[in-house]
Amino acid sequence: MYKEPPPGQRFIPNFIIYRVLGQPRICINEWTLRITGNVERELVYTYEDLLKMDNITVRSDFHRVTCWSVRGVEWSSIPLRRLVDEAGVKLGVKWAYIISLDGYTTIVPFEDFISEKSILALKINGKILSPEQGFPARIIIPHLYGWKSAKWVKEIVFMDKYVDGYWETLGYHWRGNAYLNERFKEIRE
Ligand SMILES: Nc1nc2c(c(=O)[nH]1)N[C@H]1C(S)=C(S)[C@@H](COP(=O)(O)O)O[C@H]1N2
Ligand SMILES: [Mo]
Repeated sequence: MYKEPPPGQRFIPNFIIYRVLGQPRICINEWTLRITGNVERELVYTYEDLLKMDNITVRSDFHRVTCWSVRGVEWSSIPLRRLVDEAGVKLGVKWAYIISLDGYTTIVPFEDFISEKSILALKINGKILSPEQGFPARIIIPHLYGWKSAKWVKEIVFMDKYVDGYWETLGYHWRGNAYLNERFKEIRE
C-alpha cells in the first residue's frame, strides 16, 4: 500500500459499482473457471475446488481510471501464480486474456498477472464477494486500474499475442498501471 494516491487519483470511502454489460445471473453449481490457451494442461475448477485451495490475503488500494480510489481493501484467495503453475503455462506466453460471464473481456501482461499480490479473489474484507462485486471470482492485480479487475470470471486464456478486450478496444491502455498513469494507449501516427 502507498500513502499517496497515484497521479490524478482521489480517495473516496466506498466503491461505486460498475457493470458495463449488466449483472449476469450465476448458478454456482454450474459455474466453472477454465484455464486455457498456451498451457501444458487445460484446467477446470469448480467453486468448491477453489475454496479448498490455500489462500492468501492482500491489502491494497483500488484505483478506477475515472480518477477515484478506495484505500485499504482486503482481498483474499488464490495467488494467480498458483493457477499458472498448475496449468503449466508455456514459455513465450506474454498475455493473460480474461473472459467473464457477462461477455466482458480484458487483457493483462503475463508479468503483471504473476506479480506477488495478484490474486483470484473470492472474498473482499473477509466476506464472500457479493453478486455485484463479482461473485464467485474476480481478478485482483492491485497496481493496475480497476477495469483490469474482471468480475464474474469464467475463463483465463494464456496467449503469446496481444488482443484488445472490452475497454482496450475503446482506446484504454494495454497494461493500465495506475502508478505510471497508464490510462490510454498512445496515439501512433
Ligand atoms: N465482468 C466485468 N468485470 C468488470 C466490469 C464489467 O463491466 N464486467 N467493469 C470493470 C470496470 S470498468 C471497473 S472500474 C471495475 C469496477 O469494480 P466495482 O464494480 O467493484 O467498483 O470492475 C471491472 N470489472
Ligand atoms: Mo472502469
